[in-house]
Amino acid sequence: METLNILLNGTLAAGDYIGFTFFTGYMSMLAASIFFIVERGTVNDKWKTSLLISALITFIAAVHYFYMRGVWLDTHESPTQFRYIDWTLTVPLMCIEYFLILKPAGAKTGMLSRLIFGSVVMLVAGYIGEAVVPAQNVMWGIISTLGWALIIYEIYMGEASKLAAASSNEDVKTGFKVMRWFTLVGWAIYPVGYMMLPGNLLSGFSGNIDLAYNIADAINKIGFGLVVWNIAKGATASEAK
Ligand SMILES: *C/C=C(C)/C=C/C=C(C)/C=C/C1=C(C)CCCC1(C)C
Repeated sequence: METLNILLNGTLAAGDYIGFTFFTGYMSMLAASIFFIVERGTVNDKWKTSLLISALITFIAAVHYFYMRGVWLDTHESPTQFRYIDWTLTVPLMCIEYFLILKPAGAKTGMLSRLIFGSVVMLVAGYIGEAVVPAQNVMWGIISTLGWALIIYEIYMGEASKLAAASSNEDVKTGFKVMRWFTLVGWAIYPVGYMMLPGNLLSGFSGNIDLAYNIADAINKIGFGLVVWNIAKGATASEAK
């Protein structure tokens, strides 16, 4: 009963700015989901799945933020399990966004598999370093970074980048460049947060891993979804001509 009470009503103490970002994360993810679902009705059929995926990403995050917020208020500890369950579901959906955007340009499922493989390496290694053998978080952080590097390679030098460059659709071309910028720069906030773990490079820094992750999630889930939305809107407008 007590736990349920905290989960549903837990009070946010003044000055708990990390708790604050769990609440705003929750509400903004929910609002973004509604936005993407409603806007889905305004784009051409072939872009509707992309907007649905944008909505699913923020909705899955909203549900996890609801739980993470509860864990934080209850214990003031990192809700690592919920965090990684969320990422395990949402990061592959972001890979699917790349695939769907590039499909008209000829993307094959091999590209999607490579992106998902990189994501799995990145997230499994990150989880092991954070929750299973924290004493070895440096080594697991390096392995995780290699998974991220595979994704970066694919979208900056690999097939995905070539397909986008060869695309005849200007909205896809420019939108893809913004999407991959999120994956390079926006995603870099996560390893910076991770490096604040004990024994890692930034452990002496008085930042907070959850603050870094919460800010990064808002940028990378809502921002990335808005880029996809922008591509869909732009393409719908030029297709009408
Ligand atoms: C919506 C959630 C997203 C986009 C999550 C992205 C997560 C990462 C890019 C995490 C990356 C990590 C590294 C590159 C090394 C250290 C461990 C991680 C898992 C924090």
